[in-house]
Amino acid sequence: MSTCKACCENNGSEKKRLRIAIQKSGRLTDETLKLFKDSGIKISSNKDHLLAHAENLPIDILRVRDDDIPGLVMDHVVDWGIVGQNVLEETTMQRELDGMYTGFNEVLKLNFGDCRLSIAVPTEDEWHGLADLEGKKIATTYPHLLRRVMKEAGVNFRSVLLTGSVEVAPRAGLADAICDLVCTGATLQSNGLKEVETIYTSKAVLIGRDQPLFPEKQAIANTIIERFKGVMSAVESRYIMMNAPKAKLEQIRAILPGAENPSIIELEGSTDRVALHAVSREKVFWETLEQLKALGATSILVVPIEKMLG
Ligand code: PRT
Ligand code: ZN
Repeated sequence: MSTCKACCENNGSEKKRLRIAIQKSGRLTDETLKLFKDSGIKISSNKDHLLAHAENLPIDILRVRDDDIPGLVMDHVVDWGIVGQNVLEETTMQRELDGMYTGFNEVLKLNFGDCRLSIAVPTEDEWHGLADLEGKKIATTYPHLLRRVMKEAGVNFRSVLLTGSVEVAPRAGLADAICDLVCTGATLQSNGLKEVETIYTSKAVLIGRDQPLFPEKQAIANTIIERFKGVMSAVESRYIMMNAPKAKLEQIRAILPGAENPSIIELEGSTDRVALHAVSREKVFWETLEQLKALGATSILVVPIEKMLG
């Protein structure tokens, strides 16, 4: 196994404690901390400390700006980082230009931080396609992602780099259009802009350094990955219970969304009805419950699952 003298051999704890960089304060912070909490990682709540130690596991948390997270992983300062794919991709392109190392592994896609990078223009502008932006000024925090798309489309433009308040640029006369992150679209609307092209979709990802971890760290890493997966599948999964007519079991099983083999339990004093318990890996909609009821199911219960393993 190759080792990195600068950051792996200087301290015994580097071999044993998994170091994870997360966003200090921003849109990914609450969900990241919730994922840790739901996975049984207890960290100190003092947000002012750059480095926090998990109370119950050999894990250290480094709280930083999201823009620094890809570099910390690529420079092997931390083992893992949680960051939006948009920031990861933009930073990778910048580092490539700067001749810096860009290796990393995507460990796990996470179920939060969903957004899209879109081009928006003033609501009153006509829109026929990217060619409308020929020679125009576009304000963005993501010049490399934007340039890649515009290059593919063969459109020349001028990029105006802004790290905040991108949405006010057209009104302030700084740019003709913007390329910014969108979630609900409310910010664009309230600034008199309309979304015309999505150029990138993003979610939060867990990334890791592209070097083998020391065995003790790898063991912790494996445990945490399984817990993260368990938490994420529990979020969508539901435990479904009902009493159902034996004669309709096949039809009932067919409409249970993403359910594995259900448990069928005899009901005392009944020969034609049984209890059916199943884990559904997908959300259960009212329409499904109504169909179950129509097939003769009664006492239908759908309950959330807190933890799931295996
Ligand atoms: O201080 P630091 O550098 O750490 O944070 P930041 O201000 O650079 O980033 P932050 O906290 O705003 O976002 C962190 C990450 O969250 C982003 O890189 C995305 O991966 C993800 N994310 C998800 C979003 C959004 N949704 C989002 N809606 N990031 C930003 N926005 C902004 C967008 O820029 C716009 O200003 O929200 C506004 C639009 O929201 P809607 O809902 O009105 O469309
Ligand atoms: Zn940032």
